Amino acid sequence: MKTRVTELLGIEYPVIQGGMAWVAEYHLAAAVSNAGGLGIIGAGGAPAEFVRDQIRKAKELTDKPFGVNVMLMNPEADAIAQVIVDEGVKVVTTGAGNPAKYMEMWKAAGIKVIPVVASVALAKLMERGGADAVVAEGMESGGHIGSTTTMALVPQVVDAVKIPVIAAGGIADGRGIAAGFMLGAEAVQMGTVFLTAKECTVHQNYKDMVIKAKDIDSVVTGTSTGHPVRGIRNMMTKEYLRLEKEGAELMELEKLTLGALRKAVVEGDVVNGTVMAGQIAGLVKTEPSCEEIVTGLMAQAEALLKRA
Ligand code: TUI
Repeated sequence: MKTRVTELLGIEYPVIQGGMAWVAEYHLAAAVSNAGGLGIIGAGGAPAEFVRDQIRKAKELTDKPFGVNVMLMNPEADAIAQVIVDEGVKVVTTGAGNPAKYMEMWKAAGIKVIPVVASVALAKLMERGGADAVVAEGMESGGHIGSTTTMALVPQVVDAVKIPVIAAGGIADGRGIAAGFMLGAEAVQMGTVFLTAKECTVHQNYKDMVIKAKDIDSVVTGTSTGHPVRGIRNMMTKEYLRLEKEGAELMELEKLTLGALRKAVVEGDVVNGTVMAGQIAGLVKTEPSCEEIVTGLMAQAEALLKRA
C-alpha cells in the first residue's frame, strides 16, 4: 500500500512504531524496520550518549530506515537533537512538547521531521514550521496524552493541514488501521501492540499485564499536574489518584512516578511501577514477531479497505 508517508520515508507498509520511552530500544526498532514498517528508538529521558549508542546498534541490525523519538521534556533534548544529526538518522518524531527550535537544524540535515501532536493548533504550527508530516495522537494512547479522541482528532487535523497525517491512539489491528485511513490518515502509528512483540525487550511481567488487561483497565494519572499519563491500573496509580484527589503537592506526586517506568519495564515491578499502555491493550492477547504484526495487520486492513 503506497501513500505519501511510505514514499516520504521509503518504507513498504504505512506502519510506524511508537517511540516509547524505555521500551522502544534498538532491538524493537530494527525488527519493525526489517518488517517493512518504520521502527523508532524512543529517547525518552535517556542521556544523549545512550541514544547515540542505540542508534549505532540499530544500524548493525538493519539497513532499512528507522527513526528516533525525542521526548521534549528530556533535559538532554538539545544534545539528543544534535546526536540525531551527527549519526545520520533519517527520521525524527517528537513528543510531549513543541519541537520548533530544532526544526531548522534537522531540515538542514535532510532529516524528515514528524512531530506528534494532540491538537489542530499544534499541527498547523508544525506545518508552518516545515514539518514533513504529523502524527495525530488521540487520548486512547498510552503514556503522555492530550484530551481529544483519535476519532475526533484525526479528521480535524486532516482538514487543517496539507502535509500527510498519521493516525495514532487506540489502533492495534487491521480494523483500526483501516479506520485510520477512512479518517483521512496516510499511515498509522502504534505502540501498545508492539509491547508484547517477541523482539520487544520489556520485562515479561509488563507483557503479561498488557495481555491480561481488559477494555477498562487503563487510567489517567497526572491530570492535575498538566502532564496526563495513561497506564494500566495498579497499586501505584491507585495511590497516585488518591493523593491527586486529596490535592497533594507536585513534589509528593513526583515521588511516586520518579523512575517508575523503568521499574516496570526493566525490573518487572508492575505493582509500584508505571505500566504505560493504551486503551486498546484489551485487544492484545498474543506475543507475535514484529514481522507477523506488521504483515498480518496490513493484510487485514487491506482486505477491509477493498470491501469498503
Ligand atoms: O509524548 C507522547 N507520549 C509519551 S512521552 C512519555 S515520557 C513521559 N513520562 C512521564 C511523564 C511525561 C512524559 C510517555 N509517553 N506522545 C506524544 C504526545 N505529545 N502526546 C501529547 C503530546 C503533546 C502534548 C503537549 C504535544 C505537545 C504539547 O504541547 C505543545 C506545546 O505547545 O508545548
